[in-house]
Amino acid sequence: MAIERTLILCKPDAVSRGLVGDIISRLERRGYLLIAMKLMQLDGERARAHYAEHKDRPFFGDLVSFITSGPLVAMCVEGESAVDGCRQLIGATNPLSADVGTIRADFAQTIGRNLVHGSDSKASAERELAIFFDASEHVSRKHDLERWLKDS
Ligand code: DAT
Ligand code: MG
Repeated sequence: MAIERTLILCKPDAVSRGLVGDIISRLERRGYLLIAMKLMQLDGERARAHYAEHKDRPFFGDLVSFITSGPLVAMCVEGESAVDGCRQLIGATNPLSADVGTIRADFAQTIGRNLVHGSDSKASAERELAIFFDASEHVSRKHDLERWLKDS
């Protein structure tokens, strides 16, 4: 077993379209545990840090202005292989390539408004979680995790 933590963002399009509940519901139904969560507006500095790997891409400016354009919901999600598992639920970057049943295929139309972010590796998750949360903001779900492990 590999219990992992990952960063999930309901981006500003998800908040403004009222899809936060649907997105969280899909994560919870999978059995993932919310460890931390906050509604916040990202500043440019943290947005550029979060998307640093894309800094030389032509869409970087649009990406930063979009992610800072309105409130987002940031979450730390925990579960078995949560990094890959959440990416599976989120679907491919371009909603047109995403499998039906994933968040992006079911709720999004374009790559620039694809609703959700999920870290792409354990290393990215650690780096990205530190941008959004202090260690003290992570709440223990030890008992729920133990119950989940016992039942599975
Ligand atoms: P993902 O969000 O699936 O991890 P990514 O890390 O490659 O995808 O890109 C980060 C975000 O940047 C992505 O969610 C939407 C945007 N993006 C990626 N490729 C793009 C492109 N070719 N044109 C416009 N926006 C793009
Ligand atoms: Mg990515």
